[in-house]
Amino acid sequence: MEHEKDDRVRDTSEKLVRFGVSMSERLLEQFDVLIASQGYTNRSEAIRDLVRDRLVQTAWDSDHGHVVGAVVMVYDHEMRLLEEKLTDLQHHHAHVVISSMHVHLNSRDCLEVITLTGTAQEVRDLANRMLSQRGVKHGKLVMTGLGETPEP
Ligand code: NI
Repeated sequence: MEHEKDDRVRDTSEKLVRFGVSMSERLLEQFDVLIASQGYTNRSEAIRDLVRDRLVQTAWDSDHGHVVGAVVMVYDHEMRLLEEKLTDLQHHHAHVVISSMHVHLNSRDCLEVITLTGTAQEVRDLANRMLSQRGVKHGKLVMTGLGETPEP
C-alpha cells in the first residue's frame, strides 16, 4: 500500500531535470559555507530556492507581476477614525485582500496581519496606503510569491 501511494505522488509531481553548473572552487566553497549556515543539507535545494527568490523579486520589480504579500502592522486603535480608514481601504480593494488577522496586544495597541495578492503595483499601493495612516506605529510589507508559474 505504501508503495502505491508513493507512485501516485510521483505521477503528479513535476519532472525533474538535472544540469551541470561550472564555477570556481573558491566560489563553490563560499556557497557551501553559506548554505550550511542557513541549514541546507544539499546544494540542489539551495539553488532551487535562489532561483525562486530571483523569480519572486523579478515579479515584484515588474509592476504587472503576480505576487503574494502580507502587511504586518502595529497600530493604536484609539487613534480617531484609524480603524474605519483601514477597514474602508480593505473594502475598496477587496479583490486584493485575501484575509486578515487581528490581535489585541494591550489596552491600546493592535497587531494586524493582512494577506494580499494581485499585481505588484496593486499590492504595494494598498500596503503603502495602510502603512502611511496616522496611528500606524510600525509596519512592513512582506513580499513573497510562488516564484514559478504553476503547471496548467
Ligand atoms: Ni485590537
